[in-house]
Amino acid sequence: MSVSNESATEQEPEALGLTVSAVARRMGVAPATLRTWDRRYGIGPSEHQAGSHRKYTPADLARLEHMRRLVIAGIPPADAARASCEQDFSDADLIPVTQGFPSAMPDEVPVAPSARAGGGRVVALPGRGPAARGLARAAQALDWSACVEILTESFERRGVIWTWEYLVVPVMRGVGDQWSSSGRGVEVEHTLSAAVQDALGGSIRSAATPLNTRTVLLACAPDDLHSLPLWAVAAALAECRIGTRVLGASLPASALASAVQRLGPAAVLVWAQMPATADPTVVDLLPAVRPAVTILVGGPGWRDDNMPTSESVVRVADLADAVGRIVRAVGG
Ligand code: B12
Repeated sequence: MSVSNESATEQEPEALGLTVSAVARRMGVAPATLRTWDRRYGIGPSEHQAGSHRKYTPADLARLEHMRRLVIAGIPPADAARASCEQDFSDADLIPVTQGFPSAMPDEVPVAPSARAGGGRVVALPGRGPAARGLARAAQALDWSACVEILTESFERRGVIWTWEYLVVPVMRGVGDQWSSSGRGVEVEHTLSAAVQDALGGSIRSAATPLNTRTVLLACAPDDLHSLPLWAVAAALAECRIGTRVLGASLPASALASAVQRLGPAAVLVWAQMPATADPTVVDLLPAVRPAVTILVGGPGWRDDNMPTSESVVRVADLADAVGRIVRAVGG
């Protein structure tokens, strides 16, 4: 866990855990909601000192955050609570109670000597637990199978949305920033990308049989090679028993139009990582089919000035938002 500059005395009350009202403030939910989740589903604070209110420990916070994300994604609260209780959250590798939701202070993590590929390199990544540091080290060492192992374990223990937000994204961004600032580390980025795609694919393959009758199409905008977020969406939906077709990187507009015509999907998501690839015509040229298709665009490439002309197209905010909207589109 990270060490703050506060004195030991100042740290003490927070180190003992957070109160309901402090957690509610940080998460942006009503204290009454947290009390209901505690009473009905047992997702509440576990720390108790005589004469004081019960406090949320780091593991309680992780369980709560996991439940919140599943609920946002459209999972009924009772099922979300059950899934969160089944995940194995230990205090040792989770969000310290002194850190906010959901991001932490950036932190330089030195690469362990055994993992150094070129000597003295560091990957800048938000200071999370040992799993993020382990993943960064394994990627830096070009150890594809160790990356897959760390990711697979986290998908199984904490689910896809948690692992994407807290493990994959910080390490990916660290690796991307290392490349943009030094021009080095393309091999690290490729190792990590391959491992993330492989582990997400494994998670999809091991999921239960999908229940949806209409499929969901996930594609990159033409000329965009950043397909990993599509695999994250597919894996998170597979956890909700929703089947998808990942049409992958750099899909020509005519190919997406043809797939929509042939398959009549419930939803289509077009990912653009960069403004240069966010071409609105890919959406504008989609054929009108019945029943109507929910069309979503996602990724930092989409901006107010390059959005498709149709007003019904929605720009999703993040993974949980994309999953929630698609769950609703397929009628889940
Ligand atoms: C992996 C990677 C690659 C891989 C992709 C492999 C693959 N199969 O996906 C490869 C090697 C192919 C690649 C190529 C290039 N890349 Co690249 N790449 C990355 C890297 C490291 C991760 C990409 C990723 O998966 N991002 C997704 C997550 C991890 O990050 P995020 O976008 O910040 O996510 C948040 C939001 O998007 C938001 N969100 C909003 N809506 C939605 C919706 C959904 C569904 C989700 C999930 C999230 C979401 O929530 C997020 C968290 O999930 C990024 C670094 C970065 N910061 O992203 C660079 C990065 C995107 N690449 C970059 C560049 C420049 C390139 C190249 C042009 C390099 C080159 N000269 O060849 C080419 C472009 C090729 C092309 N035409 O597309 C730049 C883009 C700069 C810019 N803004 O224009 C980045 C930012 C690196 C950098 N720091 O400069 N890249």
